[in-house]
Amino acid sequence: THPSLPWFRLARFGMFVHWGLYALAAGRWRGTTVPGIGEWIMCHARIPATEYATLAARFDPKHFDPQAWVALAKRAGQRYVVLTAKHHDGFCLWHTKLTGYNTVDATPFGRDVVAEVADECRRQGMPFGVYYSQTQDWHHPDGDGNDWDYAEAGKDFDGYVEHYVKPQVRELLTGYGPLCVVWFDTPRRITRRQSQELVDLVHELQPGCLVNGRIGNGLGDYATATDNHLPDDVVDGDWETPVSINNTWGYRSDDHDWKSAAQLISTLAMAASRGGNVLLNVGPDGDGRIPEPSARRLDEVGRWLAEHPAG
Ligand code: FUL
Repeated sequence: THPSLPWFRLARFGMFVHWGLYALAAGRWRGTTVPGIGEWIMCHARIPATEYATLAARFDPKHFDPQAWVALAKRAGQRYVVLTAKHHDGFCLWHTKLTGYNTVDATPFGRDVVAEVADECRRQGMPFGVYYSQTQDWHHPDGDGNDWDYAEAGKDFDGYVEHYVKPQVRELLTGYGPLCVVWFDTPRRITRRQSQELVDLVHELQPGCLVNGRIGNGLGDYATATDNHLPDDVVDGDWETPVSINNTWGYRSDDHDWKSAAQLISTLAMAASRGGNVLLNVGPDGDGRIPEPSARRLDEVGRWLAEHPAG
């Protein structure tokens, strides 16, 4: 079993951060509301990759404050932070050499977001991990998922994994200090061999880094439950479930459907009683601010946890 699982088991509660260009769109495209989870707007509205990419010119978050994000996670009682380094839209939050489509080269902001959040986590003693969409990439012509720009039949998915995904995962594991997890997602067409090779790559570069269950093909160091779901009963083995505070992961200005702190606390207690972790999401807005209703609930959960310490 993986050397970091004892840590993971005790951690119980982490902060998920979905942040990217979709936060600027905030659920609207060309003056109309696009229903669904905010970070899927490019797909749901079938926005051409070149058009969606123009959001990068507006990425200049005046209130980006990783110190505040990590301090909030601490107050909430969260014991790790996982940031979307690359979500399905393909936009990269670190200075990757594999594409210019990243926060350093393509935005007026010009900064390496992954590096800054990683550094801040280290300063505050908070384990840090990255989310990486290994199969879906709606910007890369050979990535999975974008059939409105690029015909699926013509795609070289294997080439994309070999010459894009693997080098990017290597960059993340070699340039940003120790990572507690690489959080893969939506395995879809990835083969068993490709999943295994990515697991091996992560473990080879950082033996202490975990891989979540959505690497696919039954691999990974622990199981990932369905979004916002808990297994019905005590399960064997380690698991985690991603949980959103409202109905979206990436920021949407019109989603005010916030779960109560009581509901979040009961989800956390229920997951713990069944042996699993909750990775509770925040979706900072286009300026980098964690929505106030999210922050308030995290503070309430943290107060409850402080008053009810684990045995
Ligand atoms: C899903 C993704 O497709 C969503 O956009 C989000 O990242 C969620 C946590 O996982 O399956």
